Amino acid sequence: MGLTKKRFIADFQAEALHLFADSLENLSPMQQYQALAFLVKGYYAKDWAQTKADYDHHQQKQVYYFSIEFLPGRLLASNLLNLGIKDTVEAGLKQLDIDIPDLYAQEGDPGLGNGGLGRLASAFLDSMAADGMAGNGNGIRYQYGLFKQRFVDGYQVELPDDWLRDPYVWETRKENRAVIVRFGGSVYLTPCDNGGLEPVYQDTDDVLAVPYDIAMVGHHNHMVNTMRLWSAEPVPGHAHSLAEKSRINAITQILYPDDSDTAGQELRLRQEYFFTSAGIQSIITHYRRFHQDLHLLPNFVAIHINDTHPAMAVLELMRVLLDDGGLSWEEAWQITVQTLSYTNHTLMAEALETWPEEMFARLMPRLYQIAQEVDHRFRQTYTPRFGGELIQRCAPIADGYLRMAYLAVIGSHAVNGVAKIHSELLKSSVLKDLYTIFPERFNNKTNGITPRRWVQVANPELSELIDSAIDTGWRSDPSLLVPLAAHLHDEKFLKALHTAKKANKEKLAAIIFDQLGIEVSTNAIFDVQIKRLHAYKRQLLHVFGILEAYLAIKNGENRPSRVHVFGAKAAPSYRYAKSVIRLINAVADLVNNDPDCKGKLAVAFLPNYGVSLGERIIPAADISEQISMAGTEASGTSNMKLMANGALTLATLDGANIEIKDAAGEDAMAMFGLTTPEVAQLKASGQYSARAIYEADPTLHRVVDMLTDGTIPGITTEGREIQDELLVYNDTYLVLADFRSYVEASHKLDALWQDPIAWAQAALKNIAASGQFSADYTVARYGRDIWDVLPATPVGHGGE
Ligand code: TH1
Repeated sequence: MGLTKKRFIADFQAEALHLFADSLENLSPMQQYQALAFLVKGYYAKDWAQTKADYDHHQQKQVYYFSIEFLPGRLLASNLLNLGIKDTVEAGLKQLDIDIPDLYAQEGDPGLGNGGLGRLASAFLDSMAADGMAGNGNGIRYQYGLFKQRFVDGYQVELPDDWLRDPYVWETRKENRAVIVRFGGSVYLTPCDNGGLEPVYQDTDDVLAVPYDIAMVGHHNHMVNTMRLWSAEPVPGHAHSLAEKSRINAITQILYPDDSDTAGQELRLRQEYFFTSAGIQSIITHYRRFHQDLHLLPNFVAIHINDTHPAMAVLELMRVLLDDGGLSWEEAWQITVQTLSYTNHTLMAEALETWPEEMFARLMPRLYQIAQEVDHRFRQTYTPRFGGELIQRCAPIADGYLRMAYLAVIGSHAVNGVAKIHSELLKSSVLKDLYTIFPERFNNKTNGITPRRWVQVANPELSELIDSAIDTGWRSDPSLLVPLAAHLHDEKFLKALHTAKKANKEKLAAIIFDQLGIEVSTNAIFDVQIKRLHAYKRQLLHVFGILEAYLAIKNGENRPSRVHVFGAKAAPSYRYAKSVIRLINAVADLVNNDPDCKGKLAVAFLPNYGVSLGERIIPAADISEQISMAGTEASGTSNMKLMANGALTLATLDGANIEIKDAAGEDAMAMFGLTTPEVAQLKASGQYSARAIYEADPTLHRVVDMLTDGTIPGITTEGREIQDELLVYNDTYLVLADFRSYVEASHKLDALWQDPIAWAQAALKNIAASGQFSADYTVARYGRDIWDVLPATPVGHGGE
């Protein structure tokens, strides 16, 4: 975009006048933000319309990414970056004497997701636009996002996230594209003209699905894609009772606050059908504007099922092809399988969705009929070859439940996990039987992140330093970071790296002081763990590491100074996770108020972790804690963001940590703990005794005792609960088993810290190797291997 500073200032002033009938300097920062955002929306509007027109004109194959969560983060800075006008606009703002960080901070984060799954979905939309692929998001416009987290007396308190209270500038309501989603009622089949059967619906609850579109601006390529979020409304003209209206509105009112641990509420099932049906209907309506023949659907449309939440797409697409399209079962099934693909994001049994047949049949009677037919044909087709036992284990319906992961595999032509190890484990554990039947469908697509947001926007200090060393090509093609490694022995560069990190630590220290009143030294190691709070992610192990250091300091030992930074929300109903939050805050109180720890050890638990807080924490991190029990974290993505910002990974061999190790080198990080096979073997042997380990390790003994002996004030019940999980319930996630090797790995990093040049070299190795984890490459691989869609914009190499 050929925008000059002068032109921008004039446009901005005109927009302010237009929107608020006042001059810029009289507006509040929020109004100034809104004026700027509207102006930017206008800057890309033409490209947005043109991109859609071009896709239609060239009949480009479209990808539809169905996800029950999205976490786009703030869009102003990233849109400016992608449009190539960020520097110009910022120069203009400076001339207008506007506080730029304060202006950006006016924008709220849409909290339409819980964690990695939602953030990955948004990264993929951003990357599809950057790659010039015709990629669309399909999801839910929740009225309330994930709760805002506060701490009161160290306890998590959840406040509603009413993110739509201020008008959300980036969305556009598309009333003309609304569709009707039918729930409940009854359905029977009746003979129709072509000799087949036709379903007749009676007494259905109809809901209007209204789409809100948000632009996904491509990086420097004039392409603008769409994220479409659906809102549930009463159908105009229908006589709804008040109770019905509120039942309808409830469908898109709230996001379920669970990450990868629970499943199974009726409203959740309604949400899933709502956005899946709306998406499928609008795709087919659009397709039919250009094509008569539904058989060609897979040539023009790819629909991706992000985890099982939209797995009903299998049944809904069948419904539309059979009932509206009049195709035979065989034809419809072939089209469905060729159109759909599925990503699994977790092996955790609790998160594998199953729905009671009764509930499913009541809410979606027609889909249930189709599911029964899928089940029947699956059994009939494969039992002769694979035997009844295997088929019973992996059929879509069994024991009164629909099993959504199995349905997704059976109804898709491709199935992938999100890191190499995870994709392997899928084949050998939860999807083993279906892998036996459909081996050719299984593949790996290691997750990725968007370095545009996590490095270019969040860390300008590092970005400029990289530019000065290897020029700016990496900004469009992060695989070009590799040559940065040539500076491994360039002391001046290594020192500059340290200085840039220090500047980011100063900024984070100011936030920590501002929010928590804790003064931290920026000479300390900033040791960061940011992710949802889950037992399997083992924040508790990190706490035990802190307590080990605390005891050492009390004992007069000299250790490099550390600041432990946490960010983590717990699901409101997850008692154990909330107890760990209380524990972290109590340990923070203990440590931060102990004069012996001053300048040596500090703990800062920043509330309300999300995309925007991540942008402040990640650039300041020295250590990235990725310490899940091996075999539990499917991939992780904060590991990639932190690596890209030069943090050293302290990790188990789990998820994408393994690929990070292969990329950066073992000497540039610290690995520890039991491996996945060791965990499996230990669990299978029945020989694990947490208590025996506790008895054998005096330091660990002391640390575990601290939970209940009053050393950490104010955690009587929580301390007892956590200690019982370890010693009475025998430590499900092997915290005690990994404690010793965790502490040793951590000491290894302490030793490295004593040599600033060696530390900077390790940081540099991480940065130089991080480019392969750009989601631009991940998405290009999905396009090549799964969707059959090629990037229109060159995307470089990125590993493979
Ligand atoms: C996460 C995984 O736990 C994480 O390892 C992975 O990096 C991320 O997805 C992206 O692939 C998951 N989030 C959810 C959320 C729900 C259900 C399952 C998962 S798995 C609601």
